[in-house]
Amino acid sequence: MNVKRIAPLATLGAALLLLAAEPAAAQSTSAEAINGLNERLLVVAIPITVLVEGILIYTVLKFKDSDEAKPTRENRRLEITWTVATAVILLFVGIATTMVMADQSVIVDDVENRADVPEDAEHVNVEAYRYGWDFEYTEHNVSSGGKLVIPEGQETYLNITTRDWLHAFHVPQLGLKHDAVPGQHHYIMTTATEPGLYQGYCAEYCGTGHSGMMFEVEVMPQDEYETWLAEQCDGEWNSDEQTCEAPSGGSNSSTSNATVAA
Ligand SMILES: [Cu+2]
Repeated sequence: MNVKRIAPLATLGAALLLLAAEPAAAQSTSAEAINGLNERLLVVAIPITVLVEGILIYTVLKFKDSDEAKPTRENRRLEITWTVATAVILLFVGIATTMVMADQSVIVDDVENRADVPEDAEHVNVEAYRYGWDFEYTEHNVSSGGKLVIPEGQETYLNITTRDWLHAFHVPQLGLKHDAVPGQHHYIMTTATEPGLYQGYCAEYCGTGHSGMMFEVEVMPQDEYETWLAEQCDGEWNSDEQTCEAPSGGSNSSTSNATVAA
């Protein structure tokens, strides 16, 4: 069998192998969308890699004993083919990526004015600072410095900002990433599907303490999540309203200096 036959066969084999591979289970809806995109891009990239390497190896083997290089002749059909093929591939990559990144279930444009945000959706304000993170649960009037807790199976909207300069919020396993820009609020959303602990960190070099800007993300089943929220309350926990009430009025989160109820 000659090299001309091996290259397309190897390409086909690699593509089939990839399609047969079990996709890795995703821990959130965002991770599922992003992993799916990676797999689609790989299905295109691997055959191209095999094809290009195949042509390269074929050329090396065929011409390895040639003494003198001959000038190449123009081949219009070949030139048109590779130009059109490249354009088609780039269009595919561009459209597939835009479909995921512009999907409103990954990065959200306008949470306040959207009609499809469920009433029971969770909203967390994520604020970066030199060098750490604050997580505030506005619906429940509690906050937790350093650790983000997300309920399992519930739409969660993260409002990302910073109180000083540029940082970036990143939780790779949950498919969450966005820049934290001073004076701006950016929203990403997800529904976590797998309870457990995940590592989050700052993905934008922000100064000498950057490497210490790690945080833990815990996805909790709904009942445990409610217990956890109540534990973060320094005042009185209203379990019907799921909010923390300050006995003396005003804000009453775990990071505030409100008086703890007796
Ligand atoms: Cu940083």
